[in-house]
Amino acid sequence: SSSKLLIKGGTVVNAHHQEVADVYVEDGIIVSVQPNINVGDGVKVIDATGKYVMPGGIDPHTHLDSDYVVTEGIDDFFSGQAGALAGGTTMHINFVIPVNGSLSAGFEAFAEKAKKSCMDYGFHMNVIKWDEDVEKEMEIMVKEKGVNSFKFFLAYKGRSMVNDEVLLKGLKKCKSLGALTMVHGENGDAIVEGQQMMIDLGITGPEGHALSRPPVLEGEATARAIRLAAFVNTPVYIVHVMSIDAMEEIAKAKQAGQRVIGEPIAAGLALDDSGIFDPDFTTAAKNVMSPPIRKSGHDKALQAALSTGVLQLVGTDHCSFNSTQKALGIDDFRKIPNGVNGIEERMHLVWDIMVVSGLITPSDYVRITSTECARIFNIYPRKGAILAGSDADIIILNPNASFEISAATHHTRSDTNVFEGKKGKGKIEVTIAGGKVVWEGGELKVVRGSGRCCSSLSSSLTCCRYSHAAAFAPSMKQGLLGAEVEEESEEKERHW
Ligand code: DUC
Ligand code: ZN
Ligand code: ZN
Ligand code: ZN
Repeated sequence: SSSKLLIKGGTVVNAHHQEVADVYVEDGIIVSVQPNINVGDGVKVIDATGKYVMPGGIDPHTHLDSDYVVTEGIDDFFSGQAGALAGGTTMHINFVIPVNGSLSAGFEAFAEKAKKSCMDYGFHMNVIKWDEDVEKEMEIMVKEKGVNSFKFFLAYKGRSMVNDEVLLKGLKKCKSLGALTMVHGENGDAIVEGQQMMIDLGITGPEGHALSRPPVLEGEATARAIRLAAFVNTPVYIVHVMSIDAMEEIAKAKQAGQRVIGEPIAAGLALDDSGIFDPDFTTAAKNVMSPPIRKSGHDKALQAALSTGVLQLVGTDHCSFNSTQKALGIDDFRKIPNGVNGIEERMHLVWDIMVVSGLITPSDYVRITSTECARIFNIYPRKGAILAGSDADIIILNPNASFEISAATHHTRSDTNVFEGKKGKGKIEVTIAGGKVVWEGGELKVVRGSGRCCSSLSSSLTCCRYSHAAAFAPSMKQGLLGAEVEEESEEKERHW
């Protein structure tokens, strides 16, 4: 039956180990990983000889179904996830935007939008102001909704930007809840100055976006967030690290023993600013995101930092707009909706840039695209591993085939692709999500409504997970952040 699946003869890659083995799946769960598994009839068999069998990607940073600043992003949960699955990503963590200042209302709105999901997902929460209600709601989010990560913006003055006082309160609250503080590190006050400077100089095109918010402003805000986190003595997660300036602040803090997590994104690793300086508006505008894609050299430095562990996991910041939406800023770069695609492209790009280039091993690749994310957000080893008991979210990558990226062939909705024309080695030929083959032979078979919300709460309900966690991550019993983890309940036990 379709609920049973055997993947034969591939090289099974986990973050801790790789070996040639078969993988047997039943009812959406990996039952067994070992060489030469024999099963009876009625089991779909996929031959993976000569290929890598790896955990599906987990994208820690997406903005599906989100209205950011100027207009609504073009990908909703369904279209963004369809693209993700075609590109080997089987779970993502999406940011919730509060509704009228309410975190709970925001959560309910996003839970509703996510009902059309065709793959599993989780949520982070944006915190854009501070009062007693927000503080109470953060607790509800953690204890009842399983959201254990809160993002604060140091940019977007007059909209979502918070000042140091609010960031400090947020860091303290997150610490007390055992939640993780995430920060968008750019100095919003200085950016407004920079933007006005460009307008006064008559620079109204997309290049004004890059010029108005240089790396020094990313370095400043990142350093500030890191030091305030040190003052509060709590971990901090820096989202979309785009510059050497920000990366070096993270490196320095890590070297001093501080728990700082650095997340580069696909666009920061794979692109430089030649796009945003293109004379064609549509080409330039599709590169507009914040923080900006930096000049050549930053990309290579971010790759190197990722290979050495200064940066730990790769996201996308997928927040896609079509060329008509981007044209809202044809006369003024400040009105170009900020955001790029990546949810579909990340896995191929990172394989090519990091593994084919020789910077990292396949196990490292699994770690930075999947396992590390699952560990940080308390969904490991339900996700992020090919182990008995884990969810059957699996990809098969053929190292001898190649990929090419184009808006003409991608599965997300925009009419442009910021990675247009990028090609490389390694092709994800099969994606299995929740035990179902959803991508094979270039065909996508996804089911609306089949995705589940996988929060840190729902992960803790399922068995075997904590015994694996104890084996592979000794700190897991306490959770990364020292939060108490509930004992697994008897009736949910499921041993093989
Ligand atoms: N940056 C973007 O480019 N888009 C969405 C949010 C963000 O911080
Ligand atoms: Zn951001
Ligand atoms: Zn973002
Ligand atoms: Zn168990």
